[in-house]
Amino acid sequence: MANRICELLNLEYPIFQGGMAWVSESNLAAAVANAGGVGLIAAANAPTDWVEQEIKAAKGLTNRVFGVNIMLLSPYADDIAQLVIDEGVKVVTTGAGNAGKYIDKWKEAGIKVIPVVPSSALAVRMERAGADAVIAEGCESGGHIGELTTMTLVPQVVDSVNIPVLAAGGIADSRGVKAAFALGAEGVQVGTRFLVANECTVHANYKESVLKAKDTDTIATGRITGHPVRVIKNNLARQMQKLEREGDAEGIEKLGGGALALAARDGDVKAGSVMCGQIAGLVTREQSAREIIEEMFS
Ligand code: TUI
Repeated sequence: MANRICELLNLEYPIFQGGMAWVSESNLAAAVANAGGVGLIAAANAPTDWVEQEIKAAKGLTNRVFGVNIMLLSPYADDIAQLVIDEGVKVVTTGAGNAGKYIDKWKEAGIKVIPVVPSSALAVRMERAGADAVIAEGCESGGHIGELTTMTLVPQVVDSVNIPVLAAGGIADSRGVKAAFALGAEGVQVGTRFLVANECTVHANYKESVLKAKDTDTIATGRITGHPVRVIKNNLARQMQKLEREGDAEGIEKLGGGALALAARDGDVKAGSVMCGQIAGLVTREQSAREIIEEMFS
């Protein structure tokens, strides 16, 4: 394919793997990069040392384009913003906040900067601040989400900026890719389908939850905290809903702490937080990252 996203990063396919907290590490990122897309290491709330180690590991696994997703609510965000410069990372995506204060120094270092945005207003701000592209992520996505759907967000962002737009949220097969392009996107970001990639090292129970999930099996919890999160409905999600009805935002934050690691690392998919997108019902088998990408662009 030839379009602005492929040209920006010299890609075979305009596909980014989502920066999924506790999931997207060097093995998955390198597999996606080797298959012709952009692999991402999710810094999430991890300490800077862990991110450094994963960047170094990815360098040993691929010569192609991989990047780091920086979760801007992380207490380590400032340090990781510097680490990507020191390590010569080629592309940075950001989530869960406004990346504005970092963009100048990343651009000076030659890094391609691609923030995730939940609104056209933030897309315009990111373009003005010097972003190379934006990822318009709809609330079909897993994890921390905004208010708008992919169907409504993508065309409005496309019309608001001149830089290329990638679509995210609810995209897991070639129909989703075509729909994204029909809305004006020039690339896609995919999370949920890569959760079950052979190269994804998330706990097997987590993969099984995604493979078994039906279209209606996810819900957004925690709206009252200001950081709603889409997860598979399980014991934890039901407890969160109860706390939400009681208006107990503090209780939700407390219950959420460590819950993703419990599911992703330890495999407790009942008490842990199983973040995944609404498209999970379409994701029914484990495949290599290469097979996933080639099928999506066939
Ligand atoms: O960031 C994500 N997905 C995530 S982050 C995460 S870890 C986490 N867990 C619990 C609470 C919070 C984080 C799990 N999944 N996707 C990108 C994304 N960015 N979704 C929504 C946003 C966003 C929201 C507000 C981006 C910018 C923003 O701007 C606010 C502002 O300051 O203008």
